[in-house]
Amino acid sequence: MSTTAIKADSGQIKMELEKQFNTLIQTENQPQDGIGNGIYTRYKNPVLTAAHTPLEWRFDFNPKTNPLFLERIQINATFNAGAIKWNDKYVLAVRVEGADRKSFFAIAESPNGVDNFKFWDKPCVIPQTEEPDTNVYDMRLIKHEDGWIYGIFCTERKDPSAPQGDTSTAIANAGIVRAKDLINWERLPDLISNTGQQRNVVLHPEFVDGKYALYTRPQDGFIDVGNGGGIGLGYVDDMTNPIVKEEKIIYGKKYHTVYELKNGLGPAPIKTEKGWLHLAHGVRNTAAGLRYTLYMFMTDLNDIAKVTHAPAGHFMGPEGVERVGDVSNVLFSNGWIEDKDGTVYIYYASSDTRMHVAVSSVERLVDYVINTPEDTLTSAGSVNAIINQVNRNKEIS
Ligand code: M1P
Repeated sequence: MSTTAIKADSGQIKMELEKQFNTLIQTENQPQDGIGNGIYTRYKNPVLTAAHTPLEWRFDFNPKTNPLFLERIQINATFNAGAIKWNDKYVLAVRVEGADRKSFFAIAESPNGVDNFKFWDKPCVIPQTEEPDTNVYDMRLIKHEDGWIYGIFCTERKDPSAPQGDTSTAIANAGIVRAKDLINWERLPDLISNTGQQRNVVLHPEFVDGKYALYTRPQDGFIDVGNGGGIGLGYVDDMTNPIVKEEKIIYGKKYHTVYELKNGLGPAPIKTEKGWLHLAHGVRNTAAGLRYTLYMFMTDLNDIAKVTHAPAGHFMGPEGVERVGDVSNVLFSNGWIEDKDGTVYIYYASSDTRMHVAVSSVERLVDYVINTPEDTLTSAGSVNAIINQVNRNKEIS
């Protein structure tokens, strides 16, 4: 097609793009075929990709300023979304990453939780602190019993003490915003803790002894957690002055597990009759690089620092196309929604590129967490767990 033809047809191109876009965002999603593992059901299509971002964000529609109808602002990926049920809609606070590598947050909503996700008109405006964020990502949305909806996210800035010429060393910390309408965000001070860096910080939805409880992930370096790491727990008196004086590691990294290199909490936990259900990510090293999988555990209803159940291994690992993306071999989740009937929508991202959904229920997740054998930390122990199950099966046949 010649340039003149493109110019002449810019109206038509817009119509065609809109048609393509509407078809994409309105496509019905279906559960994957087969019986599966009974624990959760993955859905076939990603719920959000870069192509789901509004055309208005990407194209200048004015033929005078964009006669060739070029995409002016490219979007690279949509992933690691916080989630909440809001005004009867399934709402995600999505990490949208532009081609310029900057991430930002944008809200997308769906009427049913599995398809028809549509971004709100404009991305979220996050007010700045005195020290502006270079990059922001991975927001956890938490409906706290104090009446606010908190968004806790990672704020990243260049390390001021990096040697000259080092243009990649960064410092991560927890940024905090809150809102009543998911539009007008109030920025609170960043988390103040005793550790060098923080990522994957999550607010517990209830007060504990009158205090805010925060799950943390202290780390020595930006990517390598060093001597730090593990899922920590600390308390804050006042979210407008968020000082965590002490952090206790409640779930540490452990040799020869799926979280041997590092781990981090996903969304805020779900309260059940048996305990608090947690979803987290664990990272291990391989010859092909880091592998991120999702795992679950449960903590005591009366003592949120006490892990009561820890099923062995991963709960979900990257499968098929999920394995490939900007950062391959990664599953990451920082959002899930529990419906009134006990259905749980697990929103997870694959390979830092796109968002998916898997559907389960509180009943199934509690059963999984309580009845899956724990990690014995040895091959012989794993064999033993299988043999025990085979023997029990023989008894009933
Ligand atoms: O690239 C994988 C993930 O790496 C980081 O997670 P963690 O701090 O646990 O290593 C984050 O940058 C996350 O956004 C990303 O998905």
